[in-house]
Amino acid sequence: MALQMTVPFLSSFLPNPRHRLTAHGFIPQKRASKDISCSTTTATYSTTVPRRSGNYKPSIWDYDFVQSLVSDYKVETHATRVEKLKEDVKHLLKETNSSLAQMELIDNLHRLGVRWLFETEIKQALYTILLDNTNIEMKEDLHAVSTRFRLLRQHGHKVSADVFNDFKDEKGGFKTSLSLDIKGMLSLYEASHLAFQGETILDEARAFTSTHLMDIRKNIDPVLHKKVEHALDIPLHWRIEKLEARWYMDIYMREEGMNPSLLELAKLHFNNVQTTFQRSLRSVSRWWKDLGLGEQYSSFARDRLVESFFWAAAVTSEPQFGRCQEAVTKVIQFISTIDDIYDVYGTVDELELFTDAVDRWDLKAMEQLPEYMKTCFLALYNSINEIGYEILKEEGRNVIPYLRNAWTEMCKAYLVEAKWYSSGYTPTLEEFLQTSLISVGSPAILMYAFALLGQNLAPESSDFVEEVSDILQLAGLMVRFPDDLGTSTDELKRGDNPKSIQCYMHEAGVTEDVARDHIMGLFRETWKKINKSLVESSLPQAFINCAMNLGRVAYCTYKHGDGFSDGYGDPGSQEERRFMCLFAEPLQVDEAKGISFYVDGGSA
Ligand code: 0FV
Ligand code: MN
Ligand code: MN
Ligand code: MN
Ligand code: MN
Repeated sequence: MALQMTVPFLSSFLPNPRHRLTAHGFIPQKRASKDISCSTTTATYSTTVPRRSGNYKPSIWDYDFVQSLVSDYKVETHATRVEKLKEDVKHLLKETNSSLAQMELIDNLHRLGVRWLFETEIKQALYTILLDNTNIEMKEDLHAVSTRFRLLRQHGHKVSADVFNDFKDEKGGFKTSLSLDIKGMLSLYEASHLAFQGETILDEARAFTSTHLMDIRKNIDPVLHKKVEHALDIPLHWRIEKLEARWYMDIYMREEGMNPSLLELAKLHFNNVQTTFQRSLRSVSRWWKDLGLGEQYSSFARDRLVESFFWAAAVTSEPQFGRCQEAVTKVIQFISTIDDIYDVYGTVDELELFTDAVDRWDLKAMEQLPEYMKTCFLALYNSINEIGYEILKEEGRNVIPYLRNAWTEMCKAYLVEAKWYSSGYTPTLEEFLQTSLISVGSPAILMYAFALLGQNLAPESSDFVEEVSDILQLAGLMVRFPDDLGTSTDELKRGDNPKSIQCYMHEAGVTEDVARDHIMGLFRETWKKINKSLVESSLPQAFINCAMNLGRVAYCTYKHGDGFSDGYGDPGSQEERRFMCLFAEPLQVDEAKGISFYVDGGSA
C-alpha cells in the first residue's frame, strides 16, 4: 500500500525505539555482533574478480594550488579595528529603541555572518522582544510579526504560529491584499520554514507566499528582485551561513539605511574566518596527500578532500573551531572512500572482513584483510586514535569508543546495503531509511563534531541518550533525502542498490516524479522535527545547529538550479565558485563601490 507523505509515517520510525540505543554510534557496543557473520581468515580474493568503478573524475583541485592559499589579510593588523567596530555594533543594539529596528539589526547580524560575535547581546535583546507584546507593530505588520517569529524560534523560544491568524480573512485563507506587501510576504515565506509538524497555517503560508512572490518578482526594484529570487531558490533557514554572508554583503551595501560599521565588521570577520579556513585546509590537504589513499584508489573512488573540507566548514565555521573542521574533513573523506569500497569495488566477502576488522578495532584484525584494504583500515585506525589522543591529552575525555563505534555502525549499514545489491533485494522505504540514515554518514559526522566541540558523551541519563539519538537520526535523514535526490540516478547506472526514491516507487507503484516529490516532502517534515528540537531539546543549541548545518550543506550541495545533481562526487562551476569565494578570495575592505553580484540567479 502506498505510504502517504504524512506526519504519522515519519513519526512511525522516527525516533525508532528499536534502534535507539544501538544504531547510531552512541553507546559503545560489546564486540560480538550476531547479525554479521564473518570468517576470520584472510579472504581468498582474486585480482580477476570483476569489479565496478565509480567512474569518478579526478579532483578538480591541484594540491600545490591548495597549499598556496595564504591570504594577504593579517588578523593581528585588524584586531584593534575589529574590537572598535564590535563596540559600535553593541552600542547600536542597545540604543535602537524600536523593536522592529532592533530585530532587523539582529537579522542583519545573522545574515552577515557575525551573529556569533554578539551571542550574549542578541540573547538579551530577543528576551526583551519575547516579553514585549504591547507593541502594536508586532501584531499588525506582517514583516514585523514574521521576523519576530523566525528569530525567536531560531533562538529556541516558544512562540505560537497563531500570530499569523490575524492575517487571514473570513474564508480562512490569507488576505489577498497581503500580496501587495512584498517585504512582508518575503518575511512570511522565510518564517514558514521554521514550522513544526502539524502547523498547517505555516504550510499554507509557504504555498501562498511562494505563488505570489513568483508572480510579482519581475516587476519590482532590482535589489528586491534579487532577494526574492534568492529566497525562492533556497530559503534562508536552509542556507550555508558563510556563503549567505558573502552574498548578503553585496545586498546590504545597497540597502537604505545600511550601517557602514556593520558592513566593515562583516567583511573583516569574513576575512578573518577565511584565514582559519585556509590554515585548516592546507593542513588536512597535506594529511590526505601523505596518506596516499586518493592515489591508491584513484581507479574507483572519490578523491574529494577540498569538497569534504567545504562540508566541514559549513558544519562549524567560526575561527575557534579549526580543530573540529579538520577532524570533520577527515571523517567525510574517509566516509566517501570507504563508501566507494562498499558500493562499488569490494566483494561481499571482503566487505564482511572489513566490517569485522572495524568492529574488533585491533591491528590483528588487519591481517585478515586483502592487501588493498589494509592501508585504508590502518589509516582510519590511526586517524581516530590520533584525534582521540589529542582530546584525551588536552581535556581528559576519552572519545575513542564513540568514534570507533560510529564507524562500526556505519560499516554494518554499508554491508547490509551491499548485500541488498548483490541479492537484488528492494527494501521498503522504511526499511531502507533505517539503514541508510546511518550509511549516509551524517550521524558519524555529528558524533565527531560533538566530541570535538567538547560535549561530554558519557550517557548521564536516559533522556540524554534519547535526545542525542534523536538528533543523530534527524541528521541522518537531513542528508539522506537530498543525497538520494542528487545522486541516485547515477548510482543506479553504475550499479548500486535502490535508494529512497526507487524504494518508494517500487512500494507505492508511482512514477519517479511522484516519488521525488514524496522524498522532498519527507525532507520538509524532517526540518520540522529538527526545528522543534531547537525549541524543546535540552542539548546545547550549538549541536542542534550542527545537525541543521548538515542538512543545509547537503541540500545546497545537491540542489542545482531547478533540479538536483551530485555536487560532491561531480563538482562543477557552481561548486568551484563557492570554494573560491570562501577559501581563496579575501574581501577588499576599503573598496568604495563594493563588489557587484558575483553569482547569477542567486544560486550560491
Ligand atoms: C555520499 O556519497 C558521501 F559519501 C558524501 C557526499 C560524503 C559526504 C558525507 C555525507 C553525505 C554525509 P554517496 O551518495 O555515494 O552515498 P550513498 O550512501 O548514497 O552511497
Ligand atoms: Mn555511495
Ligand atoms: Mn553507499
Ligand atoms: Mn551500495
Ligand atoms: Mn548517494
